[in-house]
Amino acid sequence: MLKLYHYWSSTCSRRVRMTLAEKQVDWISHHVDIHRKKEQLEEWYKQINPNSYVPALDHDGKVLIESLIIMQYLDEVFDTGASLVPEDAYARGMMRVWMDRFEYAVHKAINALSHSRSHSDKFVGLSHDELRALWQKVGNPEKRRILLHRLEHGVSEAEEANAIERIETVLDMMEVQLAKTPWLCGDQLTLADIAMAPYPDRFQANKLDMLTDFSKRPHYGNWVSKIQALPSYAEAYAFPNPDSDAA
Ligand SMILES: N[C@@H](CCC(=O)N[C@@H](CS)C(=O)NCC(=O)O)C(=O)O
Repeated sequence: MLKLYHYWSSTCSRRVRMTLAEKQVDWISHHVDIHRKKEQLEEWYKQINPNSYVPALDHDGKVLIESLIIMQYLDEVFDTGASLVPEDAYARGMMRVWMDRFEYAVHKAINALSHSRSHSDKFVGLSHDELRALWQKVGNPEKRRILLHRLEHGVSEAEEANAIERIETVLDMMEVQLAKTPWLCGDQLTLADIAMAPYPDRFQANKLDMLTDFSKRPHYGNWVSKIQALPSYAEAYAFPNPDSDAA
């Protein structure tokens, strides 16, 4: 039994759903409402993921967290579908370097940028004190500190500028690589490509024009079109919002 704890529009959940689609394995969905109900902060979920994040995977009672680790696990455990990890040891190392960049530069940066854009409406109706009490329940101490700091001070212009610069640096690196190879690690789609796949759409949703202007990075632009045309991408995005009234 393969059960995924996930949220319909989360980038980290989409990466994993895309990997599951590439591997062509069946899975059971447990949707965790991280938006309205804040189920990630409930005790039962913190038993599954002490960081209060989605996604988490339960494979026959064994729980795994961290989307990029879940993706590597799925590729190792299932020999169905496409092989998503390069045979060559150096290419495999580079795949992990890209994944690291997407996690520590792109994901962290977009999180700061989304906070003052698309996420700002999610707190409507909650008082400052109610929010503070909620954020004190966040399992991951770093994330807890960030959220409490943002509650008091918002996201500064300097922090936003820094976030954009960090993402642009990674997009520039992608442009150089994608001028040489069709996918980030060569001729084959790998977990590195999938790890980045949901972010171009997120840049667009947040109206980050400097990140969506492909004339500056044409090879990256081609890669975006190519990855967004994959059936596995469509499948990852097809998971519906169970709370269709939600903002
Ligand atoms: N490093 C973690 C990051 C997971 C993460 O940031 N998840 C977000 C959704 S993409 C989340 O659960 N956020 C909960 C919240 O904002 O309170 C992973 O890759 O799984």
